[in-house]
Amino acid sequence: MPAPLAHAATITVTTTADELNTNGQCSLREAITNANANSQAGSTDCSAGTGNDTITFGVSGTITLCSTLLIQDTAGLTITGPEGGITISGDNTVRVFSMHADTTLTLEKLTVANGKGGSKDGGGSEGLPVMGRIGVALSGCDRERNQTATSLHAQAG
Ligand SMILES: [Ca+2]
Ligand SMILES: [Ca+2]
Repeated sequence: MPAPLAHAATITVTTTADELNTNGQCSLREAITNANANSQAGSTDCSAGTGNDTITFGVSGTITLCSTLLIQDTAGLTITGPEGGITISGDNTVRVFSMHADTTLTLEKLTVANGKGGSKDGGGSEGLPVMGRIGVALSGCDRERNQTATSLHAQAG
């Protein structure tokens, strides 16, 4: 009996902020978390993932990450940038993507910049230390959380 076709969702990112808050805006991090989990585990701001998902963008510009994005769904994931392109920056501090060994990541119309670790960013298939939940990687995101909670007043970096 053939395996049922894996359905796939399209999840649209609506903010260039790197955040994990339920704030009505779908961040790339939330979208990836939903795609990984095939649910809305990342945030209800984004559509739920289902199978081999595609992430698209309703925004363009640069997303500056505060921690590495973990790609863990063995169903695969495609990230397709908008017409104007989008840049995902590790800010010379973090790797941009970290991949589970059995995962396929396809990037289109998307620039990966300033990732720590250089050429392996974006295409690496190195083993990822086992992590139960994406949330454990977010300790560096307090600045973004605060920013949202205090309605965007400027903070020293
Ligand atoms: Ca959000
Ligand atoms: Ca998925």
